Amino acid sequence: MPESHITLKPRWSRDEVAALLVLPFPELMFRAQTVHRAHFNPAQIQISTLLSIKTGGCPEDCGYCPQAASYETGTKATRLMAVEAVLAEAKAAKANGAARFCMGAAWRSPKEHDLEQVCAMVEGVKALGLETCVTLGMLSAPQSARLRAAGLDYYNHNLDTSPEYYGQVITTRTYQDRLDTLAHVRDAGINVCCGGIIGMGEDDSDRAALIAALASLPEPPESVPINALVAVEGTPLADAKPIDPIAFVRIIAAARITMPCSYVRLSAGREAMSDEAQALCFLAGANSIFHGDKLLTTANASLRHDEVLFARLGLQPEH
Ligand code: SAM
Ligand code: DTB
Ligand code: SF4
Repeated sequence: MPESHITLKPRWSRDEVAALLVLPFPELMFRAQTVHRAHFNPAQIQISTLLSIKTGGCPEDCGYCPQAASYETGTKATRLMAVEAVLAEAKAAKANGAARFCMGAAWRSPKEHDLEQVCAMVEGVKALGLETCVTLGMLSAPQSARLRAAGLDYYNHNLDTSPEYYGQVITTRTYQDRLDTLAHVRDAGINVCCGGIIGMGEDDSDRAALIAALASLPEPPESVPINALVAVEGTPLADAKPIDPIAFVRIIAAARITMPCSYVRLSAGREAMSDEAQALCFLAGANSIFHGDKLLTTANASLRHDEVLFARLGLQPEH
């Protein structure tokens, strides 16, 4: 079958997820916690650290992204980092408690000589005893196999939103392009990290459709980052309305219920979230975070703040 005919096999329909999202909050939380405890220790949180190995100047037009060349966001474009500089950052991340090191590049897709350099980074980071993850844009089947051969553990590539709302946010690549990349990554034997963004002006039905699409991939992603939009000045979504924290917790719970064995990552947007909202996300089944003062280009909750929050909640990093 040609790649462009890969379709989502609905394990969870949009309507079923929509029904979860409107459950009475105590009922939804009980269901999410029951599922969570059947598969995970609820006091353990997986810790990942992000590094932008190539920032800005991106030819794509993702409406949320400060790294798109076509928006005036003040993001300074850089070249691909040297391997040694990346390894120094990875060592620091490990010292700060990270178990996984995620490297992101602002590319539509990697060029061959850049991919070789990224493979050297993957090998070096793995040799430090960290899990490896990269997000480099669209990948072909041979590129996926090359990364796997270098020892890559995870590839991050998000669906971002519902198939219907997608065209309002991105025009330079299609939903199907994303599904094709995810299929190449899966076929190469790399774990899939795939999620989306909440707060881009989508409605409840789009949110349900995003979760249903993720849960209905041929295999559920091992890692599901749920990002709250970080609205950046200069991007088309700069003035997006901040999300209701309770609605966000409901989405985390729906992700937990529909993808019981996946790590659900409370991703971008934590800096703007109260400690209480984050605590509810952990109660709803989120069991992974990005740790470190910076995400790719924007601020993250600080290391010190997370240390205090984890102590208050009695949460432990997973190793
Ligand atoms: N260029 C590659 C790509 O898009 O495939 C990899 C890096 S890209 C920055 C990775 C993901 O970060 C995007 O798919 C999006 O879900 C998330 N992201 C980017 N900007 C964001 C923002 N302002 N708020 C929340 N999430 C964001
Ligand atoms: C994901 O889902 N979130 C991360 C990671 N995958 C690469 C990126 C968040 C980026 C937030 C905006 C920024 O810092 O540039
Ligand atoms: Fe480029 Fe990725 Fe940003 Fe889209 S999300 S503009 S592909 S860096």
